[in-house]
Amino acid sequence: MSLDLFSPVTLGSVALNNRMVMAPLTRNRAAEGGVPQAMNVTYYEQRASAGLIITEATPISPMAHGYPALPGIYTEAQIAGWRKVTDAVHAKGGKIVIQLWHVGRISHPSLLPNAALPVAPSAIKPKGQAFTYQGLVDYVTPRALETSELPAIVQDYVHASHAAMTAGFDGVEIHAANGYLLDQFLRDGTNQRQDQYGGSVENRARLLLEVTQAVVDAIGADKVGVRLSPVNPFNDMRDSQPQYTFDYVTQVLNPFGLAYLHVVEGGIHGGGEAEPFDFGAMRKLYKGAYMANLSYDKARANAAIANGHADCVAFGVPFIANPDLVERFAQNAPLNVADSSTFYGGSEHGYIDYPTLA
Ligand code: 8OZ
Repeated sequence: MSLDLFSPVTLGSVALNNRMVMAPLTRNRAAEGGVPQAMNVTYYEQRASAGLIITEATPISPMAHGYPALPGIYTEAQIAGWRKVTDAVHAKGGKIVIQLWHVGRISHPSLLPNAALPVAPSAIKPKGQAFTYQGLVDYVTPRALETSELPAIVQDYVHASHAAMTAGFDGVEIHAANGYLLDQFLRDGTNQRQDQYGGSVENRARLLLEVTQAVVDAIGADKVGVRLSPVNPFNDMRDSQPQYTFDYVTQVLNPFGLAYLHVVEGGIHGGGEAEPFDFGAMRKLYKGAYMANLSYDKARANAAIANGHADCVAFGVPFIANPDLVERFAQNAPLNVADSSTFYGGSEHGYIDYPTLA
C-alpha cells in the first residue's frame, strides 16, 4: 500500500493522525485586545479531525498587526484565550501549531501603537490598500528598520514562542511567506538595504535565519515549521531571481532539522500571475518533511504524497466550508461551497455554522 492523505505521519515532535493539514487562514474574529473568544474555540474545535491545524496568522507584538480583529500571542489575556483553543482541539485528539506573524509594511498607522508608521526592510510603499477599521485606505510608505532594531524583533518571536508553549500549542510556524516582514527581507523587490541584511541572498536570508535559530533555541527544532511562498506576488511582491533565492533559503534551513517546511506553490489571494518556478527542484533540496499548499484537491494531494513530493498537504478554503473535511474525503462525500463574503471578519455566520455530514 502506498502512502496517502490518511496515513499517519510525525513532523518533528508532532504526531499526526493523517496528512490533511488545515492551512493558516486569516478570519478577523478575535475579541478586543486580540484575545481569542468563544466562537474561535468552537471554530478550531470543529476542525480538530485535521491531522494538524495551523492557526490563523497571529501577530507577535503590537507593531506586528496589520488588519482588524486579529488575535495576538504576546499578552497574558491572549495566552489564556488560546489555551481554551488548544485544550478543545487536544480533547478531540487533534494537534495545533500557531503561525507567528509580523506584517512589516502591510499595515497602516491606524492599526499601530501611537499611529506609528509600519516598519519594513526598506521605505518602499506597497501598491494597494490596507484593511483598516475605517475601511480600505491606501498603504503608506513604511519606515526602514535600523539595523540596531532587528534584535528586538527577533526577541519578539522568542517571546511569542514561549507564550505559545504556555498556551499549550504543539509548536509554532514562522510565517515567512505572502509578502509580510520576513518575506519582505527575503525578496529583493522589497529589500534594498545596504547593511548585512540586504543585497546578497545570504544577507536577505539573515533575518529569517536569526529568527529561526532563536525560536529553535527557545522551544526546540522539533516544534518549529517555516512557511515560504517563492513566487506569490500578493502584497506587491517580486524577486529578480526567485529560484536562486528560494533554493538557497531551502538549503540553509536544512541544518536546523525543523518539524517541517511549508511551501505555497504559486500565487494566492488574487495577487496576480506567479512567475514560473520549479517546486519539484526546490523540494528535492530539502532534507526534512515538506508540506505542500496551493489549491490541492484530494486526488492531487494523494498523488503528491504517493510520489514523494509532499509528506502532507495543507487545505485552506475547503476547511473553511467543511469542518469535517477529513471525513468527507474519506467517504468521497460532496463538499460544502465556501462563501467568500464571510472570510474576513463578521459574526458566527460563515464561521462556525457550516454543516457536517448528517
Ligand atoms: C489574506 C488576508 C489577510 C491576511 C497571508 C495572513 O496571506 C495572510 C492573509 C491573507 O498569509
